[in-house]
Amino acid sequence: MPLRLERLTLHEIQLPLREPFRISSGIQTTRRILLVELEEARGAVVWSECVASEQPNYSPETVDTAWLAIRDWVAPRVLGHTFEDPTQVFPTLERDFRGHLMAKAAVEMGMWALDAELRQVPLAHRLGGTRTCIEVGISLGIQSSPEALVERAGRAVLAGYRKIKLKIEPGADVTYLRAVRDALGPGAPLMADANNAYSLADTERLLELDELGLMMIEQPLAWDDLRCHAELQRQLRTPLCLDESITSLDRAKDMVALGSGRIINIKPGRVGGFGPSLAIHDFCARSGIPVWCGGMLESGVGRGYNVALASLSNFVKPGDISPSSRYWLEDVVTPEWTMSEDGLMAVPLSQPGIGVTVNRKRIADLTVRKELLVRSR
Ligand code: OSB
Ligand code: MG
Repeated sequence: MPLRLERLTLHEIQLPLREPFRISSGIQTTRRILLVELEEARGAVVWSECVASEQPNYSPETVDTAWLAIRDWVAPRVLGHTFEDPTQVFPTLERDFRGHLMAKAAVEMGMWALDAELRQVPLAHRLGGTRTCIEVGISLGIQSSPEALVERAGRAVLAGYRKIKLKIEPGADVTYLRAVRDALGPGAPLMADANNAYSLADTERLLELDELGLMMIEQPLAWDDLRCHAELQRQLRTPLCLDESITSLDRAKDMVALGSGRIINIKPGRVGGFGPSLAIHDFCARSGIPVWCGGMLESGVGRGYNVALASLSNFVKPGDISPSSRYWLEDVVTPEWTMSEDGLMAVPLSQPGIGVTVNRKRIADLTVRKELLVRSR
């Protein structure tokens, strides 16, 4: 079914988090979120989300660089062009155009949602997803003390979360995680995420974490490293999971070839969209590498895309896809994303597209900047 994008509108909203989210490389209190409204030639409209943060502390991209990249380089390659299939969008955006993967992904994923709308199928089915619900995890920011972390993690277990990810950094690691393990017992599904806070010089400390029965340790070393992770993985029993370092199918293949990790956190925004996400998912399935869907503190819009992706068969571990109320007092979609008492989230399969309705009034109230993009002639 041919797809032709007629108009793109960029909207920046500011959405306060219920509590500050601190990771080793920075803190976020209010999310600045870039939403993209895409209108197809036949009038179908969908919304997508760019996952870039305000600061370049996770990847080089930011809300402002993504705005520029979409306006000046992504939109002109897509607006007014006819695509036979959404799989053609990513190759079009990659040709002689380096980087800016989150900017590319926001539009590429929107094109998949438009295609699902036009075909009147749920986005999950358009991607080949088979699950009717997904397992839910929570990612807890660095807390002020081990006691505070034990309290937060304990509440998460009681709420039903199936994976508890604890952010760590030097000084808030071994004692914090040991306190949580001691309080919650050997069966609690705990993992750690360091967001690049360590180097191989910290191997001894990381070997202490190896004793805590963690499901995995996510991205302990540099954001673009594969070699040192391989050296570290050889010394640990706990599987390493890579996040920041996996920016493409090629990097996933390098991880497997080098032994840099045994699990991949797929964030579709980080790899340039659904095309590359599906390729990484399929490669990992063939290679015996489990994957799960990460998060970037998305609003309900971006969450819809993550839920659809996580419905694919090799997403075998709970994702960082928590319910709306974990992040916001009020989300920007209806219905909000919810979790059952046993830690499951339903994949919306009873309506086409991402399965939730964007609350335009609420978005208008939160908007601080807006720009309409049409084909230049
Ligand atoms: O490393 O996974 C990460 C949020 C911002 C930047 C990086 C990360 C995260 C999270 C949040 O862990 C997960 C979520 O969206 O709940
Ligand atoms: Mg991470």
